[in-house]
Amino acid sequence: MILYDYYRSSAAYRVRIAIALKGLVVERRPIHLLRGEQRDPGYRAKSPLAIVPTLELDDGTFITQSLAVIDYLDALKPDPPLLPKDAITAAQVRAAALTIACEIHPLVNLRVIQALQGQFDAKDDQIAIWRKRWIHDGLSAVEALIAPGPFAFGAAPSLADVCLIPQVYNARRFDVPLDACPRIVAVEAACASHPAFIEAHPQAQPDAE
Ligand SMILES: N[C@@H](CCC(=O)N[C@@H](CS)C(=O)NCC(=O)O)C(=O)O
Repeated sequence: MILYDYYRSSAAYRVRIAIALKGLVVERRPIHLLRGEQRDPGYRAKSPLAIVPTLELDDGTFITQSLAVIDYLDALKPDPPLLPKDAITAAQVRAAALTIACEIHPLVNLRVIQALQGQFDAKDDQIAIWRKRWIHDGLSAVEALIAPGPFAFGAAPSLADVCLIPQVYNARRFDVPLDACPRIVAVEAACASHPAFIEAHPQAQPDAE
Protein backbone atom coordinates (compact mmCIF):
# COMPACT_ATOMS: atom_id res chain seq x y z
CA MET A 1 0.00 0.00 0.00
CA ILE A 2 1.07 3.60 -0.67
CA LEU A 3 0.03 6.63 1.37
CA TYR A 4 0.07 9.96 -0.45
CA ASP A 5 0.93 12.22 2.41
CA TYR A 6 2.33 15.59 3.53
CA TYR A 7 4.17 15.81 6.80
CA ARG A 8 2.15 18.77 8.12
CA SER A 9 -1.27 17.69 6.84
CA SER A 10 -3.37 16.96 9.90
CA ALA A 11 -5.69 14.68 7.91
CA ALA A 12 -2.71 12.63 6.70
CA TYR A 13 -1.27 12.67 10.24
CA ARG A 14 -4.46 10.90 11.41
CA VAL A 15 -3.84 8.11 8.93
CA ARG A 16 -0.17 7.83 9.91
CA ILE A 17 -1.19 7.37 13.55
CA ALA A 18 -3.69 4.64 12.60
CA ILE A 19 -1.06 2.88 10.44
CA ALA A 20 1.45 2.97 13.32
CA LEU A 21 -1.09 1.81 15.92
CA LYS A 22 -1.88 -1.18 13.74
CA GLY A 23 1.74 -1.92 12.88
CA LEU A 24 1.05 -1.84 9.14
CA VAL A 25 3.80 -1.35 6.57
CA VAL A 26 2.82 1.39 4.11
CA GLU A 27 5.07 3.27 1.70
CA ARG A 28 4.82 7.06 2.03
CA ARG A 29 4.83 9.35 -1.03
CA PRO A 30 4.97 13.02 -0.03
CA ILE A 31 2.81 15.51 -1.94
CA HIS A 32 4.13 19.01 -1.24
CA LEU A 33 1.00 21.06 -0.54
CA LEU A 34 2.68 24.48 -0.41
CA ARG A 35 4.19 23.85 -3.84
CA GLY A 36 0.72 22.89 -5.12
CA GLU A 37 1.68 19.31 -6.02
CA GLN A 38 -1.83 18.20 -4.95
CA ARG A 39 -3.18 19.94 -8.04
CA ASP A 40 -0.89 18.15 -10.52
CA PRO A 41 -3.11 16.20 -12.96
CA GLY A 42 -1.37 12.92 -12.05
CA TYR A 43 -2.28 13.31 -8.39
CA ARG A 44 -5.74 14.72 -9.09
CA ALA A 45 -6.49 11.49 -10.95
CA LYS A 46 -6.00 9.74 -7.59
CA SER A 47 -7.74 12.39 -5.47
CA PRO A 48 -10.39 14.34 -7.42
CA LEU A 49 -10.58 17.06 -4.76
CA ALA A 50 -6.77 17.44 -4.86
CA ILE A 51 -6.19 16.78 -1.17
CA VAL A 52 -4.13 14.42 0.94
CA PRO A 53 -4.27 11.76 2.24
CA THR A 54 -4.98 9.14 -0.40
CA LEU A 55 -4.29 5.45 0.13
CA GLU A 56 -3.39 3.35 -2.89
CA LEU A 57 -4.03 -0.36 -2.46
CA ASP A 58 -1.81 -3.02 -4.01
CA ASP A 59 -4.42 -3.64 -6.74
CA GLY A 60 -4.38 0.06 -7.73
CA THR A 61 -7.59 1.06 -5.93
CA PHE A 62 -7.52 4.55 -4.39
CA ILE A 63 -9.25 5.52 -1.14
CA THR A 64 -9.54 9.20 -0.24
CA GLN A 65 -10.83 10.88 2.95
CA SER A 66 -8.83 10.14 6.09
CA LEU A 67 -11.75 8.70 8.05
CA ALA A 68 -12.66 6.37 5.18
CA VAL A 69 -9.02 5.29 4.92
CA ILE A 70 -8.89 4.68 8.68
CA ASP A 71 -12.15 2.66 8.55
CA TYR A 72 -10.59 0.54 5.83
CA LEU A 73 -7.40 -0.02 7.85
CA ASP A 74 -9.48 -0.91 10.90
CA ALA A 75 -11.35 -3.52 8.84
CA LEU A 76 -8.11 -4.81 7.29
CA LYS A 77 -6.42 -5.23 10.69
CA PRO A 78 -9.01 -5.12 13.47
CA ASP A 79 -6.46 -5.42 16.26
CA PRO A 80 -6.04 -3.09 18.08
CA PRO A 81 -9.55 -1.73 17.46
CA LEU A 82 -10.03 2.01 16.99
CA LEU A 83 -13.61 1.96 18.24
CA PRO A 84 -14.81 0.50 21.54
CA LYS A 85 -17.20 -2.49 21.40
CA ASP A 86 -19.91 -0.72 23.38
CA ALA A 87 -22.22 1.01 20.86
CA ILE A 88 -22.79 4.12 22.94
CA THR A 89 -19.11 4.74 23.65
CA ALA A 90 -18.31 4.00 19.99
CA ALA A 91 -20.81 6.67 18.96
CA GLN A 92 -19.23 9.12 21.42
CA VAL A 93 -15.76 8.39 20.03
CA ARG A 94 -17.07 9.03 16.51
CA ALA A 95 -18.76 12.26 17.65
CA ALA A 96 -15.46 13.60 19.04
CA ALA A 97 -13.59 12.54 15.88
CA LEU A 98 -16.24 14.07 13.59
CA THR A 99 -16.28 17.32 15.57
CA ILE A 100 -12.62 17.69 14.61
CA ALA A 101 -12.86 16.35 11.06
CA CYS A 102 -16.10 18.11 10.06
CA GLU A 103 -16.42 21.17 12.30
CA ILE A 104 -12.83 22.38 12.67
CA HIS A 105 -10.62 21.09 9.89
CA PRO A 106 -12.59 22.24 6.80
CA LEU A 107 -12.69 25.82 8.08
CA VAL A 108 -8.93 26.09 8.47
CA ASN A 109 -7.79 23.99 5.56
CA LEU A 110 -5.09 25.35 3.22
CA ARG A 111 -7.37 26.00 0.25
CA VAL A 112 -9.91 27.81 2.45
CA ILE A 113 -7.15 30.04 3.83
CA GLN A 114 -5.83 30.61 0.32
CA ALA A 115 -9.36 31.54 -0.85
CA LEU A 116 -9.74 34.04 1.99
CA GLN A 117 -6.41 35.58 0.98
CA GLY A 118 -6.84 35.43 -2.81
CA GLN A 119 -10.56 36.18 -3.22
CA PHE A 120 -11.24 38.38 -0.21
CA ASP A 121 -7.81 39.93 0.35
CA ALA A 122 -7.66 38.70 3.96
CA LYS A 123 -4.48 39.83 5.73
CA ASP A 124 -2.25 37.70 7.94
CA ASP A 125 -3.70 39.09 11.19
CA GLN A 126 -7.25 38.41 9.96
CA ILE A 127 -6.28 34.87 8.96
CA ALA A 128 -4.78 34.33 12.42
CA ILE A 129 -8.04 35.45 14.08
CA TRP A 130 -10.10 33.21 11.77
CA ARG A 131 -7.93 30.17 12.41
CA LYS A 132 -7.80 30.67 16.18
CA ARG A 133 -11.55 31.15 16.40
CA TRP A 134 -12.50 27.88 14.72
CA ILE A 135 -9.80 25.79 16.34
CA HIS A 136 -10.60 27.23 19.77
CA ASP A 137 -14.37 26.82 19.44
CA GLY A 138 -14.07 23.27 18.10
CA LEU A 139 -11.54 22.08 20.65
CA SER A 140 -13.61 23.61 23.46
CA ALA A 141 -16.48 21.39 22.31
CA VAL A 142 -14.20 18.34 22.12
CA GLU A 143 -13.03 19.12 25.68
CA ALA A 144 -16.62 18.59 26.83
CA LEU A 145 -17.02 15.37 24.82
CA ILE A 146 -14.02 13.36 25.98
CA ALA A 147 -13.31 11.50 29.22
CA PRO A 148 -9.55 10.93 29.49
CA GLY A 149 -8.30 7.78 31.08
CA PRO A 150 -5.52 8.61 30.03
CA PHE A 151 -6.49 8.55 26.31
CA ALA A 152 -9.58 10.41 25.10
CA PHE A 153 -11.91 7.49 25.87
CA GLY A 154 -10.09 5.21 28.26
CA ALA A 155 -6.96 3.15 28.60
CA ALA A 156 -6.23 2.66 24.89
CA PRO A 157 -6.03 5.08 21.96
CA SER A 158 -9.15 5.30 19.79
CA LEU A 159 -10.30 7.15 16.68
CA ALA A 160 -10.83 10.18 18.93
CA ASP A 161 -7.11 10.36 19.82
CA VAL A 162 -6.18 9.69 16.18
CA CYS A 163 -8.11 12.85 15.16
CA LEU A 164 -7.41 14.93 18.27
CA ILE A 165 -3.62 14.85 18.35
CA PRO A 166 -3.10 16.29 14.83
CA GLN A 167 -5.58 19.07 15.63
CA VAL A 168 -3.76 19.81 18.90
CA TYR A 169 -0.49 19.92 16.92
CA ASN A 170 -2.09 22.59 14.72
CA ALA A 171 -3.42 24.47 17.74
CA ARG A 172 0.12 24.61 19.16
CA ARG A 173 1.50 25.62 15.77
CA PHE A 174 -0.89 28.57 15.52
CA ASP A 175 -0.69 29.61 19.20
CA VAL A 176 -4.26 28.69 20.08
CA PRO A 177 -4.45 28.76 23.91
CA LEU A 178 -5.44 25.43 25.46
CA ASP A 179 -5.58 26.65 29.09
CA ALA A 180 -9.33 26.00 29.21
CA CYS A 181 -8.87 22.45 27.87
CA PRO A 182 -7.16 20.44 30.65
CA ARG A 183 -8.59 17.12 29.41
CA ILE A 184 -7.19 17.68 25.94
CA VAL A 185 -3.81 18.64 27.42
CA ALA A 186 -3.87 15.41 29.48
CA VAL A 187 -4.58 13.35 26.34
CA GLU A 188 -1.79 15.20 24.53
CA ALA A 189 0.61 14.21 27.32
CA ALA A 190 -0.49 10.55 27.23
CA CYS A 191 -0.06 10.34 23.45
CA ALA A 192 3.32 12.11 23.53
CA SER A 193 4.99 9.01 24.98
CA HIS A 194 3.08 6.44 22.90
CA PRO A 195 5.31 4.90 20.15
CA ALA A 196 2.66 5.12 17.40
CA PHE A 197 2.07 8.81 18.00
CA ILE A 198 5.83 9.45 18.14
CA GLU A 199 6.34 7.61 14.82
CA ALA A 200 3.51 9.52 13.11
CA HIS A 201 4.57 12.98 14.32
CA PRO A 202 5.09 15.52 11.50
CA GLN A 203 8.68 16.26 12.51
CA ALA A 204 9.52 12.53 12.42
CA GLN A 205 8.69 12.33 8.68
CA PRO A 206 11.53 12.32 6.14
CA ASP A 207 9.95 15.23 4.21
CA ALA A 208 9.69 17.43 7.33
CA GLU A 209 11.19 20.89 6.81
N1 LIG B 1 -11.80 15.62 4.77
C1 LIG B 1 -10.51 15.33 4.20
C2 LIG B 1 -9.65 16.55 4.30
C3 LIG B 1 -8.32 16.39 3.58
C4 LIG B 1 -7.64 17.71 3.41
O1 LIG B 1 -8.31 18.74 3.27
N2 LIG B 1 -6.32 17.69 3.40
C5 LIG B 1 -5.58 18.93 3.32
C6 LIG B 1 -4.34 18.87 4.19
S1 LIG B 1 -4.72 18.62 5.89
C7 LIG B 1 -5.16 19.19 1.91
O2 LIG B 1 -4.74 18.29 1.21
N3 LIG B 1 -5.25 20.45 1.49
C8 LIG B 1 -4.78 20.84 0.20
C9 LIG B 1 -5.36 22.14 -0.22
O3 LIG B 1 -6.15 22.71 0.53
O4 LIG B 1 -5.01 22.58 -1.31
C10 LIG B 1 -9.86 14.14 4.91
O5 LIG B 1 -10.21 13.91 6.07
O6 LIG B 1 -9.06 13.43 4.30
